[in-house]
Amino acid sequence: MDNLATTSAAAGSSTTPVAAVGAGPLSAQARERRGSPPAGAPTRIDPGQFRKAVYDHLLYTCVKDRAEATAHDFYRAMAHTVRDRLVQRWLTTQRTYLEADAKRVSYLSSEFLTGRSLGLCLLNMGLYQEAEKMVGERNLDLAEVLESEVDPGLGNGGLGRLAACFMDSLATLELPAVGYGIRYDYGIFEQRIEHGQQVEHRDNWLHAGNPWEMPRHEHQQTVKLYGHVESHRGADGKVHTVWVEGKTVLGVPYDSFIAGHETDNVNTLRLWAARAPYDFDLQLFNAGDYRRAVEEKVDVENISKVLYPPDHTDDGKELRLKQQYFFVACSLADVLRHFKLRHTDWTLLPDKAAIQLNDTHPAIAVAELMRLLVDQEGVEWSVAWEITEKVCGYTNHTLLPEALEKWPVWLFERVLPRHLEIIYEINYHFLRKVITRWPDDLSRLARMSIIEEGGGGKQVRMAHLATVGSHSINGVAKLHSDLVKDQLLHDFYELMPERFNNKTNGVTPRRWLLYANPRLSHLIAELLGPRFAAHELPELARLKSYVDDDSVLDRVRDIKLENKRDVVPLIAKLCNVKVDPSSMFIIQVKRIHEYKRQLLATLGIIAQYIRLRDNPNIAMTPRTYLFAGKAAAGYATAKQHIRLINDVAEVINRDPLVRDRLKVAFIPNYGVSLAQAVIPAADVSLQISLAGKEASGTGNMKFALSGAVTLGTNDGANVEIREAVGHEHFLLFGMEVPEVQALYAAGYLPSSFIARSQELGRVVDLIENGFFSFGDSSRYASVVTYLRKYDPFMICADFDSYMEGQERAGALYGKPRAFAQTSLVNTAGGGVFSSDDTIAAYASEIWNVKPVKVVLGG
Ligand code: 26Q
Repeated sequence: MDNLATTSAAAGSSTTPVAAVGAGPLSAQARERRGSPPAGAPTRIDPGQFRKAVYDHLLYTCVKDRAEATAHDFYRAMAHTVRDRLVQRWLTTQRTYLEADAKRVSYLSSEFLTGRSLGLCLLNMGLYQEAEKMVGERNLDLAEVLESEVDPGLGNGGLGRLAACFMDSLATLELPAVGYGIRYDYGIFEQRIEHGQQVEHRDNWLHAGNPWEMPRHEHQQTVKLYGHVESHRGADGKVHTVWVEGKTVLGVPYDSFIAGHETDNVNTLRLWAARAPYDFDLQLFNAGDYRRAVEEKVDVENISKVLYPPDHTDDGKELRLKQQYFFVACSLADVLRHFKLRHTDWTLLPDKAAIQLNDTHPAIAVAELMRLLVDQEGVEWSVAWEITEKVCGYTNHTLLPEALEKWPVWLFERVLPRHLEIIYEINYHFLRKVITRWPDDLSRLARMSIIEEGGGGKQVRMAHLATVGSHSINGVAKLHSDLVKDQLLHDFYELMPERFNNKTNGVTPRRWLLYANPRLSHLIAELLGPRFAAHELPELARLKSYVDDDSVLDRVRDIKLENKRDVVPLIAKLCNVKVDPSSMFIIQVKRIHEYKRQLLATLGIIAQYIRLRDNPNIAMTPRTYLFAGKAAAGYATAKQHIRLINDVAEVINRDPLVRDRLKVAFIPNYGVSLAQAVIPAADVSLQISLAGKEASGTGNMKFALSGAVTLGTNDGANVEIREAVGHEHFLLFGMEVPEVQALYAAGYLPSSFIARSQELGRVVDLIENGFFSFGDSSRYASVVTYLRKYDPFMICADFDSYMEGQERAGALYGKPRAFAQTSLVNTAGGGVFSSDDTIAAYASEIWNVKPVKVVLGG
């Protein structure tokens, strides 16, 4: 977990060592150059005791002699040692929360992208140096030990990484919280690039065990699926509804510790694994039908087998719905179990529990909580509804129609028959409210219904269910929250404006500044004091006072250069491309998606290439473009864009005419570890989504904090980054949201933009002629048609403006002092994007939860 072990003993001794980067094969020299993060409070863990405990684990847990221990053995022994050190703190924390009868947040998320844990733990416990010494004695390198930890890929991108940053901040702010999710056996696929194309491989992340997790069989839950509903009148004269004869699935929780930074609080991340109630059917087995004897087990355990099963088939859809319900049902049962430890009056639930829905993936929680309260606990419908609304909050992360979840009614009827009834009843009560307010507006009723009645059959709109059942609905950046209010959920906003609010995303400074960028953290510590790279991030604004201090600007420049030098061997090894650290590093790393417009960046590279070929002596700032990101396995268009980047790289990198002024590399298998390695090396951060499409972005914040200047559109949190750093330190280009909408309304014709821009026309022609597909002009025919005829994300309309932004970037880079100033100001302004502040706002404005301080040894 992100802070799966940041401890109160923050950031080690004054000679705390090199922070390993963890993306893989940096050379030993590169790692040494990276330098150590700044010192914090002294450790309370005796290095001698740590050493002994590691050796004990090597012997008794790994069953290895010191002499034969591998890097991976050391990793396991150290991980177990760190975990042991957190047990007492975790127990004390949970006891303290219970005794205080504190309100607790349950953060429900289908993804948690935690990143590796050990390096941050060692750093925060002040044990980094001791660890380095120990492995050094065995002729091993600590970086190698840290890199032998798998980077768990239990998420696909921003939403999952946000959940991990939030868990870090919740613990650091001493807020009682549990993260609930799914313990997938297989995370997001491992991406390899073969012949320029993405190839997906299984991510068997648990193959060597996971020292951070603990199964908690005593908190196992039972979940029902399928079956049917029966109603009968009870002795009390009331109608009781029961859901009967379904299939049973067991949910086994696997817990890991989430330790706060500079506090003793340790929270829980609880991930559920699906288990069958029995291993095999004895009758079938005895009859010799071995396959059918285990069928049930296989079926049930598939529920937590893999992140995002493909849902283009009915079976795939069903599995995904079961996945969502499974983790929600287990988590809510756990929330209610916890409430019942101290209380019997259900109307007190909103004072004791807040449930946050991370997008619509856990939105079935609204219906499940109603079922538990009404059917199981006998609470009257209207009382239960009031409780549900007060307890639940919904965060929206997207405006794209295709990402808004809808489930066919027939599927619900089959898998969750009681929930469908409950949803109909919720809808009935809700639509009565709508009718009362707008008696003559039938089309509004259809628009707002939780049930969509389109041509393709009835569907349950999960965003509507979440909205109706939550007292708070938030977007994740100002612009996005406005679009949620004004467009996506406008009807709901008109009915219940008080529910809508904004919570701009943030990132944890512990992982993204202190650990990932130790050199810069050192400089910040020197200028502002030791705590500011890890805490009270808005204080970074004080860095602006050094904007004319040449010695500081020199340091900023040196740090960036060293960070760039660190990734040169990585790119050589993973991409077989030699890049020059003195060139301008322009980086776009994120999921590959049409709306994020990696294709625009690629067209821009081709245009710059054409300029060099036209006039080999032209003055041009040497540029290195780095891309990384995964495309969904079934997303052919995005995969085609990856291929084009690689083909363009192949042609340009080899062309002697370019004389190293343009280099392009696509680094495979983007994930948290790779992000930590490359973000600190960026001069320019590409955030080029079509305005109105990127809800927030969080990579954009990490880049700014690391001193990159953003070349970006006014979209998502870019808008707030630009305000924070000042317009002159942000390279803005492209249309604004109203222009995009006007152009769309007027009927967008990309061909007219291609006709108007000579440069764009030549770029598209060159692709069409097979220049980047080695004569095979059919390879990118679909890309060319896409651009000329459809271009749904208006790449052609923004192209000239993007190229002009590139010019400004190049000119700025040509003035090293001005560039260093911009870099410093970006770090200074980036300080407003700490997830600590985001979580403080959720806590006070949505959850009404208060910190509970944990005192050890009391
Ligand atoms: C939906 C339906 C069916 C199957 C899958 C999905 C699905 C799965 C994952 C839809 C969306 C997601 C993930 C979305 C995501 O990561 N969104 C990002 O969230 C970040 C955190 O708020 C934002 O910064 C990004 O702008 C947003 O794209």
